[in-house]
Amino acid sequence: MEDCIFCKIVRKEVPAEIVYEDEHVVAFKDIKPVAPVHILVIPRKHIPDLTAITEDDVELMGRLHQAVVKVAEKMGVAEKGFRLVNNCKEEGGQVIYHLHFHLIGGRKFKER
Ligand code: D5M
Repeated sequence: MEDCIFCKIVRKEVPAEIVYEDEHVVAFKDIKPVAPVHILVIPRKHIPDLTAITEDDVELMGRLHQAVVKVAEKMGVAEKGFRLVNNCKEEGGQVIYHLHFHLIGGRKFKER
């Protein structure tokens, strides 16, 4: 997508602190971190939000979650644990309409 900020990060047209990338996935530091580790994990493919995934994206979603684990290991939070969040659409608090997962860790989160 032409104007999508995360597509621009994927295409390296906008700077980002990329911590991991592969054929399908890019992961970079969130500019407004809420914890010592706060990484956004996104598919290279422009999917606006979680409800927009199709049958064609099933393998991609698996690869994305594999990438989450690799990033968690790389950032040193895989052993103690972390939180993985997707904000979906307006009531879910989504601001950027390119599917992304917040990998947040490095501190203890409250149980709910
Ligand atoms: O959150 C979107 C998240 O994306 C929010 O935590 C800020 C982050 N953000 C926005 N622009 C950038 C750039 N350019 N680099 C890194 N992080 C960014 P959500 O509410 O889930 O849509």
